[in-house]
Amino acid sequence: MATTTHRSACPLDCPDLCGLEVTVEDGKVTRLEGDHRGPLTDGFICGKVRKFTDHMYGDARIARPLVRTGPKGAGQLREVSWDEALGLVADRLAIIKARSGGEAILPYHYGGSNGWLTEGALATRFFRRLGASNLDRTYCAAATSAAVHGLYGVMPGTALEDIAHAKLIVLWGVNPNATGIHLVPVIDRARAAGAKLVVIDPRRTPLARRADLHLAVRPGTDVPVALAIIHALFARGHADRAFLDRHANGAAELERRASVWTIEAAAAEAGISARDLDAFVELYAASSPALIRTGWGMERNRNGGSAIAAALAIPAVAGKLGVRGGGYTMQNSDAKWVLSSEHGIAEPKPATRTVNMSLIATALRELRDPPIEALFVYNCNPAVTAPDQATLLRELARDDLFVVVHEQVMTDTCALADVILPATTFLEHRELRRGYGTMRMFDSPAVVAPVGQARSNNAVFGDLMQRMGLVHDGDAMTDDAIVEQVFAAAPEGAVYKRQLAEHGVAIPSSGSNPVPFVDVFPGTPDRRIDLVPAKLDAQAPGGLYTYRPDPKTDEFPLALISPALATQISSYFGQLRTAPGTVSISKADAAARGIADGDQVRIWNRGGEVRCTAKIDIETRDGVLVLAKGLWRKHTANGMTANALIPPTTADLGGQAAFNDARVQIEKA
Ligand SMILES: Nc1nc2c(c(=O)[nH]1)N[C@H]1C(S)=C(S)[C@@H](COP(=O)(O)OP(=O)(O)OC[C@H]3O[C@@H](n4cnc5c(=O)[nH]c(N)nc54)[C@H](O)[C@@H]3O)O[C@H]1N2
Ligand SMILES: Nc1nc2c(c(=O)[nH]1)N[C@H]1C(S)=C(S)[C@@H](COP(=O)(O)OP(=O)(O)OC[C@H]3O[C@@H](n4cnc5c(=O)[nH]c(N)nc54)[C@H](O)[C@@H]3O)O[C@H]1N2
Ligand code: SF4
Ligand SMILES: [Mo]
Repeated sequence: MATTTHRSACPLDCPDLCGLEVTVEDGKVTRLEGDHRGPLTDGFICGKVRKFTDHMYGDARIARPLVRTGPKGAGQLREVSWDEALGLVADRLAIIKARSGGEAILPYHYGGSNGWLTEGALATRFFRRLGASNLDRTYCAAATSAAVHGLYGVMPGTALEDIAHAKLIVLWGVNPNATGIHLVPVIDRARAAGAKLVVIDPRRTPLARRADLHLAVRPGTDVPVALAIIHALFARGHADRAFLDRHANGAAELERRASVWTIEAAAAEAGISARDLDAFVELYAASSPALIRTGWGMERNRNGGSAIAAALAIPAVAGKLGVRGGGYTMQNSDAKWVLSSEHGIAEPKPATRTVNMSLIATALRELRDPPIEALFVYNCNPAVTAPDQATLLRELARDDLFVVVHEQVMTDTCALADVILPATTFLEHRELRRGYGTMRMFDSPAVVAPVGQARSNNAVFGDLMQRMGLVHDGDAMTDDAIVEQVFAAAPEGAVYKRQLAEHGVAIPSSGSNPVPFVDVFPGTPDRRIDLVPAKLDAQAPGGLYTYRPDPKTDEFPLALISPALATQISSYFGQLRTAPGTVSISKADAAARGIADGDQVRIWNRGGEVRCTAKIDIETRDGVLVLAKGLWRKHTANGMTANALIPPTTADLGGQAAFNDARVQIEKA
């Protein structure tokens, strides 16, 4: 038996970016382990990726191109050759473009792979040259990116590993036990050295259970909480006026806007104890290094952008930046790489219309001149990850909508496709990825031949470009050529290339763990923090830091949130889940409705209905229901997931989906 081991790296949508050691026996992957190329992930990986072979070689894996032969969704499919499948796709797209214009075609993609070679590259170049509608990618991090870039410009925050130096760690709307496991031992190290831990989250997450203080805010109320903290910091003389004078614009305006929220009023609005919030202000003011780690859970509501902005303004007001382990951590994809995935595309964005992916259901139903006639889905499973699921499923099932899905496994979106194209996994194609948590880059080659006839994104879109006459002289058309082109795009590229060749890992020119305000400074035009950026102020309804109250009604009084599962990345790996989905409800909310643990329940609002099992859960606060993101249709009794309850609305910034802003009612089914 021939056994070899190979270096790889995990390209999944996870901040940690693990280096991997992959064992291949007789042409098949048999084992994935962590390697030691990064101090954060150092040798251990999550259970999901450890079991990646179940995904690669499981029953749901798609091995050949398939074409629908019966009614949409009926599951009648015919295996076809790649030539027939791509010929059919190219013909249909050409007909639609000739008849209705390129804008009738919409690429639809998100987080399947965070690698540059699968996330963009030839797919993006193909759709740009085709003159397709542009996609505004707003499922995730749209509000947080707008907020952090508005305040700090492009600047990396505190490195995850440096959080070990903190004396106070604030986890704000983030649940590392599921969504970035390597932060947990870092927090443990800091705590062993005396650090305090505060968690601000509607749920009692695993770290909230162990925290010194847990502020179990009602979803969507972080704006008043953060503003009250800022107000108190100013009012009590805890603001660092010298730091603000030197490094920030807009401090007086922020102080004025924050002054409307007292500790008492904010605590009442958030449904937490005023004494706890008060204690937090004093603890924060007295601690250094004090670190606020914001996640993505709190961006996904009507106030999400302002909430992130306000939370990220706190370290500036209190002067907590400029020490290792202090300040904030949001997204470290802002590390200074100089290179970007755009270099692999080498085609400017066309002036065609832009469609917000989070409003896809509405767009499919209502867009005209032209309507969307073709949807090309890759790296994405919108049937269970987009808002307004009931409308979306109806629209996807339309006979006059041509749906192509490039996928690894038979997802709920594939079930509504006209053409299904089998995709390779990251172990079957080359990938180049830089982290959004850890500040590193890996270049990982294919380690095995693809299962069946699966092809990489670039192979598929490169072929379509050829068929549709969209290749230009000198185009980089293969993964290897694209990588060369990316590295050739800037002087630093040669440095990264050498680092990758010599050490298997590259580090940005800003370093792997720069200290903000020592090693790196705001990427704003004047290199100062902008506490009330005009652009965000104009964008947020009512202005930045405006709090829009709870949209609950007597009919739909409960807030439904859908946090991440530890066993999946969004819906990725959902085919492997056998347990049905459950909705968590507090004891009091259940008792008020005569719901017992294990009962079948119906959760509904005007958008739709989900039927599943109830779990009475002490981790869930009153007024809130929890139904995980990423469940598949098979996981509920009526084939609908949390997304059926999520409104087709957006957060205040970035066009961000409001996944955590549903208001619902629940009863025994
Ligand atoms: N295992 C696993 N890892 C993942 C993912 C996954 O699905 N599974 N997804 C990846 C992706 S795509 C992302 S974006 C990240 C997400 O990483 P996280 O942001 O950690 O993930 P979430 O579970 O969506 O949200 C975090 C917390 O926010 C809380 N929350 C919800 N609403 C509010 C609110 O209004 N205010 C506050 N303060 N808290 C709120 C939730 O209760 C939850 O505990 O994780 C990545 N890593
Ligand atoms: N209810 C609810 N829904 C949510 C959220 C929420 O909080 N609540 N959060 C949202 C968030 S944060 C995110 S990031 C989105 C993610 O939503 P999606 O972008 O739909 O991501 P996944 O569910 O991870 O599905 C990605 C798919 O890409 C496929 N894939 C992986 N690699 C490749 C590849 O190389 N090529 C091709 N062609 N396909 C590949 C995988 O098999 C998988 O089926 O979900 C959003 N949906
Ligand atoms: S999903 Fe995250 S924790 Fe798991 S292997 Fe990939 S990078 Fe590491
Ligand atoms: Mo995400």
